[in-house]
Amino acid sequence: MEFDDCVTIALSKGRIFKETLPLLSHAGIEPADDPETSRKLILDTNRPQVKLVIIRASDVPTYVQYGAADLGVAGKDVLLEHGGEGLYEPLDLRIAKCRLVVAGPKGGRPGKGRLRVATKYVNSARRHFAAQGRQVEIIKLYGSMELAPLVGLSDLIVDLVDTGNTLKANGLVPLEPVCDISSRLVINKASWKMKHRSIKALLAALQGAVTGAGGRDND
Ligand code: PRT
Ligand code: MG
Repeated sequence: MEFDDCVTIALSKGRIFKETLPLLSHAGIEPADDPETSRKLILDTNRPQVKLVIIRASDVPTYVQYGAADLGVAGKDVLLEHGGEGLYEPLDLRIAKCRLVVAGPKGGRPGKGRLRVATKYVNSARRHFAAQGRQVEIIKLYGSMELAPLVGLSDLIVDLVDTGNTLKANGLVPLEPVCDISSRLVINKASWKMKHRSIKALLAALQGAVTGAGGRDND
């Protein structure tokens, strides 16, 4: 693939970077550095026109919205909180999969009254309980939601679950599903117009990589 334009891709370290690597590789893009060991925030790749910026997972939609990156990879959980303004979301990359759930202490629900729900996912939680017509008080946290019910801060939490080990280790159980989560490719709307040929080619290559991978897993 040849790039006519400079293209910047926003990624977060950790599972998203690791799981995006094979997809980028399928598109002929290989980072020059490993963000786990390098302190660089802008990584070159084997393609002179393609750069990667390494940022916090929850900042990816913001960088792409403002065009600081042309594309990005973000969890659906993060996109639901951001709202998706200024972004196209054309491709489910089917990576970093997990579930957003309501969880609470093992051994049943607490008593009557307005339930308190601690979460980083305020928008998703509010929408979930509103759809059920349940009045809850949402308490915004930035991490370690599992602690909140243990210390009496909340009755319930809304959090991401993969294996369930974190909930279990803290005496919590999943009570209700909220939604399935995977990471999505997001594209800045102006970049899509201005750098159409390059971004379209990259999108097609990533699409091919996902479909190839999708053929081997059975969901
Ligand atoms: O860590 P940081 O504050 O920098 O940001 P982040 O937590 O948003 O980033 P990161 O890299 O941890 O997560 C990036 C994305 O990966 C998330 O936005 C999700 O879309 C996706 N993802 C997939 C997950 C998980 N699986 C996951 N299991 N993100 C978080 N977790 C956490 C979860 O919050 C809980 O604490 O892992 C714990 C549960 O895991 P199990 O296996 O014990 O159930
Ligand atoms: Mg994390």
